[in-house]
Amino acid sequence: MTTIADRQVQDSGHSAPTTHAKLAQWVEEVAALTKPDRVYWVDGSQEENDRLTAQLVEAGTLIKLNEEKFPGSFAAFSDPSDVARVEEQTFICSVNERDAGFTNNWMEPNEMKAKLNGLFDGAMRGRTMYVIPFVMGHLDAEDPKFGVEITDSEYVVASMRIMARIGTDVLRKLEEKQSFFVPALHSVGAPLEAGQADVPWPCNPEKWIVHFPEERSIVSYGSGYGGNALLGKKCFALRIASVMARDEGWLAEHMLILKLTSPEGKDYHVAAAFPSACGKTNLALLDPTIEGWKVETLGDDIAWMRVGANGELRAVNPEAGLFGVAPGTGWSTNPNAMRAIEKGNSVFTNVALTDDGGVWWEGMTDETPAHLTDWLGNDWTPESDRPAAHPNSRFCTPIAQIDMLSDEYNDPQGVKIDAILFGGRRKTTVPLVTQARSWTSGVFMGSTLSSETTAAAAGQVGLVRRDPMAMLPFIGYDAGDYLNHWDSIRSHLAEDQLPQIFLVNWFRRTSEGGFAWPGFGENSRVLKWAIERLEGKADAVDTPIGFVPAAGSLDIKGLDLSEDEVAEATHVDVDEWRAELPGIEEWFARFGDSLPASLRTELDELTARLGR
Ligand code: OXD
Ligand code: MN
Repeated sequence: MTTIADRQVQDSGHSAPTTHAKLAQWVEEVAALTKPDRVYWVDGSQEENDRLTAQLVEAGTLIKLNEEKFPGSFAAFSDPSDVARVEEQTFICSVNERDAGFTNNWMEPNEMKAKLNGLFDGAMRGRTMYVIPFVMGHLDAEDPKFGVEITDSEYVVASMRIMARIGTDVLRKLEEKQSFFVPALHSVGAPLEAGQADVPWPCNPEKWIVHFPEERSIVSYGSGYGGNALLGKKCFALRIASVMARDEGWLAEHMLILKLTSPEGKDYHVAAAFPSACGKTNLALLDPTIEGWKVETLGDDIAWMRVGANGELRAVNPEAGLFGVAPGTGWSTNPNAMRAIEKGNSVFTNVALTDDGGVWWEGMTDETPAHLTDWLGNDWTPESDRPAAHPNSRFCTPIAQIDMLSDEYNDPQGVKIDAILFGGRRKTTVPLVTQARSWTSGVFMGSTLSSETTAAAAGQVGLVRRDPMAMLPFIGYDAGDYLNHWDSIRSHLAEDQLPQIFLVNWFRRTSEGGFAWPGFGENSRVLKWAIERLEGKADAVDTPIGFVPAAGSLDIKGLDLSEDEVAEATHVDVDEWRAELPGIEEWFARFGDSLPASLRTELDELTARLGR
């Protein structure tokens, strides 16, 4: 049988088709260490994707879905132990331990490299080693951020093709500019001995997700799960990029970007940070319920924000696809995402299969199918007492398939950000929306952001943890330095261009236990209030934590909610906030000396305002 790699080598006639000497050398070194059967340079073409996905179907890794319902789409089912990011095994190996900070795992870089060298020795035996040139952000950006992922997983190649700009065009630009690239090495850690049959989802019980921030390199071992294996996303565009951003004076953030147009035709752009699986994709693709307002999407997970020529904050989405949490994404909650998914060209992971060759997950449709094959391959009916799709099952879909994608997504200059939202999942205490008094007080809000844990990371679900700027698992350096960097960006922004910062909470409960706010499309009312605050139109109450909507200032026209219920959603309970303070003190104590003095002052002032 002619393999893909054989053909490629025959076509090109040599195994390193690049004039980028550093890249050629790195590929050669990795091949010598990992000992794959073949080396294949990914060109990113449709034809190549067709071949690779056909190979994955033959291997049992992918199931081809009903071509009419989900054209060009596939479902994958992971090993049940490989379903989420592994934060315990994620390391920032800075030269000095201090520079990784208390939020990261750290190991001395040479010790880590010795360990990884041992694991990677022969790790790709019996497999093909794929070389994927990629760029995060625009290829024609002023300073394009290149990466090259080496992987032994075809699933990773097919997914990277959706999530990033990859292939020959990128390689040519990299060569033309002889640019720096982030070397990102990945192996599932499952070499095949001669004659050994493969499994549908090769992986290794031992997993390491490692970043070397000074070198700006990434090594990932043992997992095929997107957040651990698609190295352009969390590893590069957040962890390594946050370090680049610190050094170069910009911000790499776990944020969606959306464009909001008012009935008067005025455009605004909002960036919003929420922890994983807290509704970023739903907010990014929101259908406003208020008349005359329009939302367009720029991004749903990551924002790179730079200071523009006029002292404004400009954001781009460095990704090319959505890697969204499937459960809870449905025709009633997020029809725009569903329409994008329905266009096809998607890879689903750990969702359930319908009997007619489609996919299903909890919340996708109002009606539950009578029979499914669950993500573990078992028969499933509505009577089954377990979810059909894994709670962290995902859809991986090209962003270009979103009908409401803003044209500005394609602008390498990005968009000017007018408002920044920080949000978490909190049952109590945190009101629906609070406007920060100042940039630093907004940074304080972000720094103390808290949320209940979700299934996006391995570990217990539902525990309240502090998650600064929703970046806890993604800050690639010392968290105190990171907060300081945020605070210092203020001095580069012009007074009249300064984005306003808001804290939001869609998840507050009433005393009866239900949600205090309906969420989803109704969140447009909160966006409207925020914009009207920028325009000086909406009234607010000055509370110890910041400005919350004054009675009547939040537009609830047509909403089945009384003014009293709105008051419950927006209320600042001084006792609850007093009870919050010891937790914030404890959190800040963990930063030690690296906590910015300005944030200590913010906490002292908040404490004083709360009258303690
Ligand atoms: C994601 C995550 O996949 O945050 O976006 O886990
Ligand atoms: Mn995310």
